[in-house]
Amino acid sequence: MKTYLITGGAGFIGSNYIHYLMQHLKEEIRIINLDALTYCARSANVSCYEGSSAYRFVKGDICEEALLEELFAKNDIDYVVHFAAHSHVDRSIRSPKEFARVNVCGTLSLLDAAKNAWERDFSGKRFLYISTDEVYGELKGPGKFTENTPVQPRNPYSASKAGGDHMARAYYETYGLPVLVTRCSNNYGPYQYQEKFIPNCILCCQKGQPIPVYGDGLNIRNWLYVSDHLSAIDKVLKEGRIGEVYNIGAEKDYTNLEIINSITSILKNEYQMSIPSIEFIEDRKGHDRRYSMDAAKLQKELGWKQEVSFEEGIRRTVGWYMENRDFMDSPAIPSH
Ligand code: NAD
Ligand code: TDX
Repeated sequence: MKTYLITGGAGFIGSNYIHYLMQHLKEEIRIINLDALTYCARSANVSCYEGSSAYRFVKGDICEEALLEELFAKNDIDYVVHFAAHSHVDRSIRSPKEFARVNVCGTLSLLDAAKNAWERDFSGKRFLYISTDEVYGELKGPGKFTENTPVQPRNPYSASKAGGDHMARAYYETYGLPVLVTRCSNNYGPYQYQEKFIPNCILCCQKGQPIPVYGDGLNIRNWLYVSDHLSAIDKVLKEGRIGEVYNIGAEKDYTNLEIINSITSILKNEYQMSIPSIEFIEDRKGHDRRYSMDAAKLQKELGWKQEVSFEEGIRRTVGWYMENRDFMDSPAIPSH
């Protein structure tokens, strides 16, 4: 039986990961979900597992070293899957220090706690750092990011994620900690907080408010449905080579205006909604123009493939937000 320490498991990707593990895994597992329940978290996202002997929620900050030490001492943790982070670029532009505190120093505390607890025996242990394509900065000219693209972040969020990414790999090189790093592109799907582009666009349509678009709306992103990210995480965690970085991404890239068009077409045609106008607003400072991902290493080495097309994923996502309108309204529930 494996014990997972999942950080940030009440957030968007973390809560989807917990559902994925609880519903897909055949072997017996134990999950400890460590989350500080910041503004974007919902303990209700995963509260259905409370009372199960396989699941435990711990409210706490990854920067609290005594708490981390206690968690490792009291539980025989095999896998750390580290999602916890501040995740929104616009907020990082307003509060860069807080992003460095959590995304760099918090990651360092977690790496150190794992190293100290596991020091006597690393066998069977794995520490997966969930990084992002944003650490590569922006693509100039044609081509895609590969794992060999230099890390050149351009905003405080991506710089803080790159800091955590460097620390994780440094712990592998320096101490032999069994670290793996995944760098995934933009995710979308259920449970994503409304400040992000896709849920915000759906929310604006539901409320009949203008849809805000930064700059000219021609920035390009690579969008992956969240379940495809999770299947990749599962593969890398179990079968990835220790010390390696794996890119995770979708086949196709889209401009922000194309994304809005896909969402509004579904809402108009399938939900008979009247669509508000697009409002072009001041551009994000240091706005990366284009990302695109080469996930060939993951595909060739570990046999991963994208299962959900963008057309299918966006239909599922819009459907979920239409059926779960209260998710957008509900505040975080600090139930512990
Ligand atoms: P999110 O903001 O929805 O969730 C982050 C979670 O971390 C929240 O539950 C929050 O309460 C928790 N958290 C924040 N600070 C904490 C702290 N100090 N201690 C403990 N918990 C804390 O983010 P997300 O979109 O689910 O992203 C999860 C991870 O995946 C992040 O590391 C992010 O950088 C990475 N990532 C996200 C995307 C994406 O498109 N969303 C893409 C690639 C990588
Ligand atoms: O209202 C908006 N209008 C708009 O035009 C918002 C919120 C965003 N945008 C643009 C900015 C980006 O070009 O849409 C694009 C996507 O924006 P976000 O959803 O904020 O995502 P992004 O900045 O690309 O970062 C995301 O992907 C990588 C996640 O938030 C990160 O956590 C992840 O690492």
